[in-house]
Amino acid sequence: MGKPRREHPCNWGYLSFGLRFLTRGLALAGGLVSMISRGPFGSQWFCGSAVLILHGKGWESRVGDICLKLPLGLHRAPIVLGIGVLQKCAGLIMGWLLGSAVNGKLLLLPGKFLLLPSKLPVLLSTSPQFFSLQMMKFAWDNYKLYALGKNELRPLTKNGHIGNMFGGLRGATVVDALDTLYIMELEEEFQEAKKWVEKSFDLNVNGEASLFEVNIRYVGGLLATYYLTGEEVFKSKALELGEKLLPAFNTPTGIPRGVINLGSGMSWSWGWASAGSSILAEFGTLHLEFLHLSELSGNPVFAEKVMNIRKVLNRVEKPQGLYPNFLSPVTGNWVQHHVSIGGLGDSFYEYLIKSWLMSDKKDSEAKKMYDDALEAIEKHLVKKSAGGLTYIAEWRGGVLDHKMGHLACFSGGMIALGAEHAGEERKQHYMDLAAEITSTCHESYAHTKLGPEAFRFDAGTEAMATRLSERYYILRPEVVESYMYMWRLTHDPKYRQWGWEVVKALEKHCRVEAGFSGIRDVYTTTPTHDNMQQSFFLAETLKYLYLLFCEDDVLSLDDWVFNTEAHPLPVNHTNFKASVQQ
Ligand code: DMJ
Repeated sequence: MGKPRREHPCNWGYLSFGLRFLTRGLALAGGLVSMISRGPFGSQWFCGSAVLILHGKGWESRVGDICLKLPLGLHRAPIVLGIGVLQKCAGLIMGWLLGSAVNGKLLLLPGKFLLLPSKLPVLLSTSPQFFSLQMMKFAWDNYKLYALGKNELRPLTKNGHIGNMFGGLRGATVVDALDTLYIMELEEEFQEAKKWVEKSFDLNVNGEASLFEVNIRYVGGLLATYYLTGEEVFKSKALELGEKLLPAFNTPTGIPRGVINLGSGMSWSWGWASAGSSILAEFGTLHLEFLHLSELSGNPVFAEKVMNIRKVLNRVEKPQGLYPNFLSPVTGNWVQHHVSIGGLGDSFYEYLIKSWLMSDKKDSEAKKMYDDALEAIEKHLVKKSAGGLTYIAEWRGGVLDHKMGHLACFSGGMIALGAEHAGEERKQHYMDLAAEITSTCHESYAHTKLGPEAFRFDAGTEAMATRLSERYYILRPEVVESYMYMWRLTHDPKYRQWGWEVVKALEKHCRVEAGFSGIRDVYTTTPTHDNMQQSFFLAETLKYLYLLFCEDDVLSLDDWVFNTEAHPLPVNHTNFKASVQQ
């Protein structure tokens, strides 16, 4: 892996010395005037630094507000000046110390330290990269303090949440956070997480797990950490867990069912999935991890299972070339004609293009499936709103629902990734489409700079949630995921600017005393919190924000693909031994 660099790679984080001296000068002059006008024995508030910081193209102001009430008099002026000089020197020295540890351009505000100690690390930083690193540390530290070993942190009530998605497995946040901690070089925190995996991560559990969630979060997280660190414990846990998922594939077609008991191996479909069907985004989001499981174990069974899914999908007729979201694991036929590039469908498409990339562009079958699917999506689902926003609608048996889920916002990044490798005549077209969709998703963030779970484009609505029940934001990553890909593939600074907006909004609306929480309404500036710090916030949202501000060679897109939970898996530059040649 290219190591993340601490120095900031672009023009962000400049401290404006001129303005700093100007504001200091004005403060000092004001103090002197006031001192003289009050006579030699008055008292005066003496306030510390006022600072302006330049972030990219926009100005970000932070005002240091340490204030001391000092008895002033002309005869004490040297003391006041002395304190001012000392304060300034201390600030510069600490700033230099921290700054050289971070990016050499760090700003220190002693006043903030005294007034807002819990926010200190974040307020100290002017580098968005360091900012996201500190957010990760804050999220992890609180999880460790209040919920270590549970699946998620409940940051308002300061306890843990277990839920029923992982079949008795614990520590979803630990496993999801491992590679992010490692990539950010949060060494101590990474060791804490590793220790938990070594000592407390128990795979002998007996409960109902989502095959999809266990695969993308646990198997993906363990595999990625193994590839990054080379430490055996992650590999052996990934393989052991992978074995436990195999019974889900024991169906007449080999299309796995969605739920599996990790102890007994019994599997079944979700109660809410129509007619016992399996979900496209679930059985279609196993390929990357399962090929790596075969590669690492030398056992082709994992690769065979996912290659068989391909076969079934290639056999079944696709309405207008589209892939509906529900398929029967018994007959191998579609159960319902609902098509979506958001929830229920999303990562199936993502894994087609990434399978091709991960195979070092050899898996031409995956590429063809992706190209054909995208063509059908563009023909039938991509629309422009009255206000000129490009969006991807959902399709219900031929009828369009003019709505996009937050989940669908990953598609800007995916389409850009694919565009890179489209034929010359399509390249620019797909890049434009990717940019337009990403811009629409940015538009959905317009109000508080965080966006709703779903937004609509009908009856004059432009990228806004129209139902109360769709206004929530649960720390999801898809929009910043697309910013990250768009930045890497275009280097248009607006994507960093937009990412920085999200960082600030997360700080403002989602940071609570003991971690980060989702919010219930993105259209209010004083939102209520849902008391949940999702594990994907650490796996994805913060990782993508961090990578958005890193150099391109940190987890280069030439050498890594990110699974759908943002766990990086290496591109196979040397041909997998275990890959199945069909
Ligand atoms: C993540 O678990 C994954 O990105 C998944 O593919 C979709 N949903 C969440 C985050 O929103």
